[in-house]
Amino acid sequence: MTLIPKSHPRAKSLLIREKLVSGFDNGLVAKEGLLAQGRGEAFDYLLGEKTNQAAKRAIKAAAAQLLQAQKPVISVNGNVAALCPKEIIRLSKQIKAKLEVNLFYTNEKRKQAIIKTLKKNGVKEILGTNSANSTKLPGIDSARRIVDKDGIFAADVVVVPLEDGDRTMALRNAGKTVITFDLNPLSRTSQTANITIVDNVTRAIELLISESKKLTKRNEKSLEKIISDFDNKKNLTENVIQIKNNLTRRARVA
Ligand code: PTJ
Repeated sequence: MTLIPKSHPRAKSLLIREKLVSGFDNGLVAKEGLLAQGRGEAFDYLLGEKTNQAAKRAIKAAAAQLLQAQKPVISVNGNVAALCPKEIIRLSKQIKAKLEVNLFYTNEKRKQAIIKTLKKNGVKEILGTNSANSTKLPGIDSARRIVDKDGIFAADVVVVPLEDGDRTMALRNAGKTVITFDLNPLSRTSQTANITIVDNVTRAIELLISESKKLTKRNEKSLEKIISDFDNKKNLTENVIQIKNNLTRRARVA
């Protein structure tokens, strides 16, 4: 890994980038995953590279939704496995969710590398590995349509970080509640999901874990209220306004 001096003004962002690059070198990340990271970085820059209030509200709603779920599943792709394997596992334990490897750019070798990484980080059971137990999600042509019968296919709530729009739509059409992490508030996934956390997954995942811990003792009614008070479209608009305000401020000082 390239040494990034802590004093570098963009050290955090460069360190995230390095995780992706080493994930690529270790066979976890697709080439296209590097491009996805670049797109995310651009939006992160425009958002101010910190978790804003809108993201915090989405995280709270996501935690409540996950605690209410009967069969929550977290979908893991190459980027997530490279960026935050330990955290994704901690989240799955905290909310008692299953983990399922599900790739857009399907590749058996990469899938095995992702499974190995998750196992090295303490996971016992990972779905999406047994072809005898797989089935197709209707209304989608990409490789992501292949899902586990006991995982995404049966889930009521699915967490799909850094997802493509087609599957988000297919999951919604299949009656699932979809939670995503996506730095682009304009993406189809952001616009289609029930709860979009517009933040870098590397920052927001820790907050989602701690919020889930905090809300564990809340009763059903209180969780339901948090969920029903949340409006994803309004939240996305707030993120767009945040970008606009950040740009306006920069345009003034320029
Ligand atoms: O490993 P695979 O084959 O399943 O492929 C994974 C990628 C991410 C390559 C695939 O799902 C893909 O192509 O995704 P997209 O359509 O490029 O969408 C990724 C979205 O995630 C974009 O809107 C990015 O802005 C956003 N994004 C990228 N990096 C981050 C991010 N959002 C949150 N945190 C990030 N670190």
